[in-house]
Amino acid sequence: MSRENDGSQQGAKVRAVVFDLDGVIVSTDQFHYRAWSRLAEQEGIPFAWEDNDRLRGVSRMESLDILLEKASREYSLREKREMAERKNGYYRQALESELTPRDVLPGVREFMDGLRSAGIKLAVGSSSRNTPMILEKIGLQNYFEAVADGNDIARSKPDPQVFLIAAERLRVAPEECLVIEDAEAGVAAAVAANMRVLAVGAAADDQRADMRARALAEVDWRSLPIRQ
Ligand code: B16
Ligand code: MG
Repeated sequence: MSRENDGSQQGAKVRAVVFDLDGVIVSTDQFHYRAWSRLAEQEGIPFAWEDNDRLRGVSRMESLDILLEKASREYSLREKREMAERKNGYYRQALESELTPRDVLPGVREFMDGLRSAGIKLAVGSSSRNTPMILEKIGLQNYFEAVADGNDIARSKPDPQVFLIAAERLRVAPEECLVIEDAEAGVAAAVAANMRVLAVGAAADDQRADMRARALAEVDWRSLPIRQ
């Protein structure tokens, strides 16, 4: 893990860790991709795996707007709402039949259990409105002390709202929270919330993060600047 400012010398020690969901706890990329591809094909809009990268951490309607950049005509708000719903139907169908506790990313359970044993509070901060269903499918619905998700917010990442709600529900000050994120929009949201951030996966090169790692499996929870 590389670090710029691990907070151990300066600032408050971390009392809570807020996990992004998609891409940090579980990989839903392929499910999103399949659902968006199906919609794009029906509408005759080009959509490739690389395009999917731009949708990471971004809300459903904003994702649709990105997909429609390659469309050959304008779509009305009503059409866009219907399309977003259609995509979500395909996405939920796939989650329902395929997502299981085995899809929790490597090392994540051990990492979270370690933090919990050290008395650190754990929360989820996700843009996804499907967070409750995903947590249930992977068997973590009762695991977190707080969950803030796409159903709670008016402004999605990079706005800090989702992380600030998570902190409020945990009753922990933002500067005592550490966010773990895999999306650039999420790293920006954590910085804007005045929280420290560990960037993993697709965000592993994001220079705004305090700590960076290719995957959470590479990080020892004891190396975080936590209060013990
Ligand atoms: P939904 P996260 C985000 O979740 C995903 O990364 C992003 O690809 C998705 O568009 C967004 O949730 C909204 O998801 O359509 O399920 O409401 O990474 O913030 O946990
Ligand atoms: Mg994510």
